[in-house]
Amino acid sequence: MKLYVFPPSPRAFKVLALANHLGLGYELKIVDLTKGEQLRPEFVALNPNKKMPVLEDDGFVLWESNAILQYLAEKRPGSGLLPSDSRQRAEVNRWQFWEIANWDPACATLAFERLVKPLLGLGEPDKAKLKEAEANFQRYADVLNGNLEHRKFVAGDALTVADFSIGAWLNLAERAYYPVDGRQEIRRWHSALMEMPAWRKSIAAPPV
Ligand SMILES: N[C@@H](CCC(=O)N[C@@H](CS)C(=O)NCC(=O)O)C(=O)O
Repeated sequence: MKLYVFPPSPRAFKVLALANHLGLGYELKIVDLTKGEQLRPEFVALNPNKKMPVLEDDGFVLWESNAILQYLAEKRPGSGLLPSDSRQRAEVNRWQFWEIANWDPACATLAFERLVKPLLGLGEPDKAKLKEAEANFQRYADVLNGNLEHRKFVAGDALTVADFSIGAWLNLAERAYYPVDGRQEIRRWHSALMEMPAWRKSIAAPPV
């Protein structure tokens, strides 16, 4: 199995962390976004969106990070990370869809404006975009914090792929100045994720 990733990205992190957590072997294929490697014809042939992450497994090619997470979890049904019960599965789907629709755009904008732009010399942060993303982050962080008030993990009391999807962004909380303050349940839950050896190992994934 090959994983095409740009390791500093949370969308890559979630895939690497899950593969590591499940003990799945993979070949790491770096797609260096700072060098425009996502535009190479051989990569575009895998993902016409010109975006990572991409999984390639014995001729099967899959893009969209949350779809990759579900595919990886299916390889270890005993892990419980993708429950087979239809309501529990729906709960996981709900939070993964919520992540890609709401959480990802808010977190990604804050990370791009505050972290990526200065790093790559792409100019000043866009104040209007930051304001909107901050407001969205606060709105959705309240939803997440409220959800975590009555359960240990995002989709219940057991770890699932939804925790990987949503938690990955919080690794950037300090550096991208996410306004997490006062949301103790989010902090408690993300600290638990940080305790996982695979989580720590993936944060330390080789820089590009
Ligand atoms: N919804 C997609 C988003 C993937 C995505 O936006 N990847 C970004 C980096 S984090 C990318 O490869 N961007 C390259 C580009 O837009 O040129 C997923 O979750 O996999």
